[in-house]
Amino acid sequence: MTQRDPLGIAVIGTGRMGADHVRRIQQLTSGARVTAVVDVDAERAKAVAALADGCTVHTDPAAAMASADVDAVLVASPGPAHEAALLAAFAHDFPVLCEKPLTPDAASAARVMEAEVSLGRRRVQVGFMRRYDAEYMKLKSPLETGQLGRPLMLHNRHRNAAGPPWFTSDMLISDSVAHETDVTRWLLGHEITAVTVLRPRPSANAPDDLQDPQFVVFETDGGAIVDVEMFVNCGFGYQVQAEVVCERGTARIGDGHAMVTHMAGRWGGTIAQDFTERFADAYDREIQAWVDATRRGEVTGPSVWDGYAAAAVCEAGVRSLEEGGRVEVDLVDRPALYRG
Ligand code: NAD
Ligand code: ISE
Repeated sequence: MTQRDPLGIAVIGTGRMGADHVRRIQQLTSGARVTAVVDVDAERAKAVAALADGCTVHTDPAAAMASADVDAVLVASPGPAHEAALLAAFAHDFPVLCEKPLTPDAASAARVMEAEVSLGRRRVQVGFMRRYDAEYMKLKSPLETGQLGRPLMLHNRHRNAAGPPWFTSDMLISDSVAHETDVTRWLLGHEITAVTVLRPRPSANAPDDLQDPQFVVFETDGGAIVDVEMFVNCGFGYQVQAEVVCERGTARIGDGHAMVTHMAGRWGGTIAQDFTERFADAYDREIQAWVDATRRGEVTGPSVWDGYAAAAVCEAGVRSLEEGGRVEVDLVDRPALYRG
């Protein structure tokens, strides 16, 4: 399908990520503009609409999708609202960029997958933006060529300066470790078969009753063991690191040494304070790739299958957190639409 030029995008959810994506599309992305914004909070939507000349403001996604100048949808509402927005977009046959998580649990993700399969073609790119990050792309390269040998272990650290006040212990898995489930599957090319979540002593800097940090272990069908330190109130900054250990060597990213200063008998650098800073280039590439593919009539990038698999792994992780012990991941058979 040939799309109009520029592509008209409806952005659903104008909070932190939605507002950042509206700014990005208007200022940095070629071939697209924001033609509608939607938020249940009308004032917030109105404020963000000011970034996009002529864009309409809605509190109901259905009204935005009915607008004549909308060709595609970017979903940036909270995870529990994604299923309804995706099903509405499917009814209009719109291409969609859906922020992670696809949905917060495996059953709702499976419903979205069944709906896309019944359309007979992919419509959704899921917002696992680390696949578009320069450092992660570099880390994947020796794994693809096989130059380091087979991957045996992957160590991840995922630290946020401070979590939002409404963050719950299960969200450390379903909202945050969701990224490492995708990174693991994408880097190693393995499915995750079991999850164990360990509970270190909670930090005194975390809100009461929040299990923060958490230590998560994945087992994969390729025999690798993967660990994730997830710490959302680490206090000092936003830090994402990964080290893959292979048969013939290791590769590591995320040390953040873009620039080092030496002064007054000390050396050092700065640490990003949040994801919009650390992953700015990745979001830019992700959105441009989505717009370019959409204009070619294609859908590329992380699929609904990837979103479903991540949701199933996270659901097992949340069970392990709540009940203790190792929990196996239960995946349905991968539909033909997502094979090859
Ligand atoms: P946020 O709370 O800042 O913003 C969400 C917005 O959606 C709010 O303005 C809220 O009023 C609105 N909203 C709620 N229900 C809605 C509905 N049914 N229809 C329309 N609008 C609705 O949250 P955020 O941090 O911007 O997160 C949004 C999404 O982006 C989540 O899925 C989150 O996981 C994802 N996210 C991704 C990254 C990343 O690194 N890729 C980073 C942060 C957030
Ligand atoms: C947030 O939703 C994100 O996706 C960020 O990338 C992650 O670092 C953070 O922990 C999540 O809450």
